[in-house]
Amino acid sequence: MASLTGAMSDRDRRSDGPAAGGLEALVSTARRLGREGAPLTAVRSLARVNQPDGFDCPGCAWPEPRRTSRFEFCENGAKAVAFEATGKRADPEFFASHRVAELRAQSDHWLEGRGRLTHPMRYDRETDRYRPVGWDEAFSRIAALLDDLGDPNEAIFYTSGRTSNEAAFLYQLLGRRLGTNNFPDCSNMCHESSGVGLSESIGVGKGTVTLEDFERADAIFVIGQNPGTNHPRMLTELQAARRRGAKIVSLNPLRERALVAFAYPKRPWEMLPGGATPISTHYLQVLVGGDLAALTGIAKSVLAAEDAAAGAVLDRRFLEDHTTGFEEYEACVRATPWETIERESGLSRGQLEEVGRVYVEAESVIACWAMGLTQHRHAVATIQQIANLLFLRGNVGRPGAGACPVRGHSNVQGDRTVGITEKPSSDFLERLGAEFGFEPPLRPGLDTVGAIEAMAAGRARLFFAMGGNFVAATPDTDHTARALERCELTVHVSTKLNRSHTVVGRDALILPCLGRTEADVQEAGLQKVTVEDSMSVVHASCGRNAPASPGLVSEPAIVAGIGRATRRTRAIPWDDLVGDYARIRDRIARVLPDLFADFNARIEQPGGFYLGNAARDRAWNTTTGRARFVTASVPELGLPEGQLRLMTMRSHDQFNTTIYELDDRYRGIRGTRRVVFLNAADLERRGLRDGDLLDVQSHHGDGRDRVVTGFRAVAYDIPEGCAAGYFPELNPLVAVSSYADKSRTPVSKFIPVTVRASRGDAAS
Ligand SMILES: Nc1nc2c(c(=O)[nH]1)N[C@H]1C(S)=C(S)[C@@H](COP(=O)(O)OP(=O)(O)OC[C@H]3O[C@@H](n4cnc5c(=O)[nH]c(N)nc54)[C@H](O)[C@@H]3O)O[C@H]1N2
Ligand SMILES: Nc1nc2c(c(=O)[nH]1)N[C@H]1C(S)=C(S)[C@@H](COP(=O)(O)OP(=O)(O)OC[C@H]3O[C@@H](n4cnc5c(=O)[nH]c(N)nc54)[C@H](O)[C@@H]3O)O[C@H]1N2
Ligand SMILES: [Mo]
Repeated sequence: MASLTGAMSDRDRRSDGPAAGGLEALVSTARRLGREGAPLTAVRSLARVNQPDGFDCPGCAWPEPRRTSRFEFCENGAKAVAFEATGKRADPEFFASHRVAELRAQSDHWLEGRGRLTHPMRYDRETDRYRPVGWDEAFSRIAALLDDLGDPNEAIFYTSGRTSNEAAFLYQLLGRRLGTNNFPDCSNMCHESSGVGLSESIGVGKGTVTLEDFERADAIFVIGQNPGTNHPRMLTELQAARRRGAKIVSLNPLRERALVAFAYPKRPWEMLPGGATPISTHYLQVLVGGDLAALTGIAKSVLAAEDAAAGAVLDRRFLEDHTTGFEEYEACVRATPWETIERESGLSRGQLEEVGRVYVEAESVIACWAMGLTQHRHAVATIQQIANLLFLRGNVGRPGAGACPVRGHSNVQGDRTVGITEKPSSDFLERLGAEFGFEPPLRPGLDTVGAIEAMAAGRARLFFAMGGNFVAATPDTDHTARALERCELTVHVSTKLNRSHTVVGRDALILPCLGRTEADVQEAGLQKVTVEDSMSVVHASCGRNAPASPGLVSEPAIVAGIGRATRRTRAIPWDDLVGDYARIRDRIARVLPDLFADFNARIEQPGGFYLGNAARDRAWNTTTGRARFVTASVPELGLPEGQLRLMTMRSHDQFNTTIYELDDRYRGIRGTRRVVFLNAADLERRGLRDGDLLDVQSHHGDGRDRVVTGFRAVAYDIPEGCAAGYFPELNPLVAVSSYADKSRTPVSKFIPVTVRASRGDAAS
């Protein structure tokens, strides 16, 4: 357990077991490559991940160091590459021998484990099987529906964040030429709360730091994020920071192993006794949902420090020259009693005051966060408390300091930049329309929650997914599946078989595409694409592996194929654009000249180019023209007696809904994902024991029954009243009506549940 003050003693570190990373990580990668039957070329291709002339890692959005050619090794990036390069195939023979009903009964792990898709497939209701279809026939089928729509808003175009800038730009062009802004994306479920919160506070929805800032920060906060699993390359930065004496403060209900200590896997000798670097200097096991309270407590102690040494703590100059709303915020923080803060955060005043001291003593502070903050009802307000805290000492817009929402998918940020959003700015629409000679629709489109509601109400005829796994990733799995089935046509552009393919509309297509690692040859030769990382650096990515099947088509070419076949969109010069992606980039540069002027030239720079960030330059594009303190009081989150706050998270062996293995090494779980982590006292109170099988029921007060059965109880170091388990297995418990204020991000980290001894099936 952490000591009372939150500072970590040596004893704490030992009790967490060996450090994350190290030799274990290398062994796990080698095993994975072997098991996938990946060809040697694929293994060799690992050496081209994140290299100047190679491909962008299809894993997370953490940036690559810009000025080095050092091989950025990451166990989980290697898994993502190996999984794409698998030797296994889900080909027409496979589909011929499995009814869709059978596929639906399989686990997500099994479905993705069938390997790469090879042919376009169309659902045949009579035999309940997918059968091969030609590309032209598939495009005509989609075009026929698009041309028949009474209202273009009957079409929904979903995007997952692996799609390149070039593909995403063409895709939004297709939809907008048709007349709709229905572009829900995975971001709606991910960092939407960060985008909405930061836009209001600092005038830009992206992070303000670059990788170089990590070398200069004196304190780094890691809030609601598990980088050891989800952004392993970030640990290199944290490790270096810790070694040069920076303070690292983690706020997390769980003691995530890699946030406790870490060994760089390229240097396994660091696993020798004493070799691993401790990461966190302070570890606060906040209650699930308690961050707004905790951040208020930290701010309260900063204000107290200012009272004790007037003029020495707050950056008065920054507050006066650059902010609005400070007085109201200050009054609110001062008026919030410690008693409320302690109860709602689950942390002691002493712990929060100590972290307040760390904040005050650091010249430059970076705050990082991810899904532990964004997927809550009060997510936007909580993220704005981070901004407020940073403002107090002018920790935005100077070296070594700033806000760092750490993005998920490798190009989720870029997709937004080039137009994947249901709420495009009028400026963007105007320029797009001028460039391509049409009038884009002004009415905002559907986000993810809105898309599910529209389909459920029978208001959508086409659901089209550019990547992703909509049914498994969204809330209310069963309800969402029924909603999807109401569509006339569902289309999935995918690399692997997944649950969404098993939930079919009246008609359904699977369109298999090239992956990021594969050579994409168009009329003008081998093509590159571009992506934007979490720190707004755009760079090229060029796959060179032989495609998994000759039948695969690239994502841009799929969009062009549909665009060409559809009467309503035929006026766009699709063939010209897709023949050479440099021409797509020229168009992006013309539509977004402030960001992408000289796009094609600038991607030749090694490491790519930085898009810039106005807030980093202390230019505030907010409603007040200044950085805005947005005040929020601490919400009372107490649940009725007996209910627990359940959060859903990722294991070490998955990428979102893609399950690599059934293990979660750092948390000590082997061979199953159907587990619920609970505090021993909560188990005891219910007469349950570690290892018991449980049924979990969620409570949303809407009269709908949401239960999952046969989950194994795991006694774990988690605050009392909190519980944890894995996404996507627990998604049936999230209500589609339960989403964050302002951002409409589904609340998948605070599900009110009760648990009881299982009456259902055994765990698998
Ligand atoms: N290998 C791998 N890499 C990935 C992904 C993957 O699945 N696998 N997914 C990618 C994507 S799309 C994303 S968005 C990111 C996700 O990256 P993360 O945000 O790290 O993902 P989660 O597993 O959801 O972890 C959430 C963390 O927040 C903590 N947490 C939960 N509730 C709370 C809370 O109320 N307060 C606080 N302070 N902490 C809380 C959990 O204990 C956990 O440590 O990773 C990206 N990278
Ligand atoms: N309960 C709960 N739900 C959550 C979350 C949570 O923490 N808890 N996290 C949310 C978050 S942060 C996110 S980002 C979403 C993720 O939601 P999605 O992005 O929709 O889901 P993924 O699992 O990333 O998508 C995996 C599928 O993408 C396809 N794919 C892989 N590579 C490519 C490619 O290069 N091109 C194409 N076209 N397809 C490809 C494969 O077929 C694979 O099956 O889930 C959200 N849902
Ligand atoms: Mo995400």
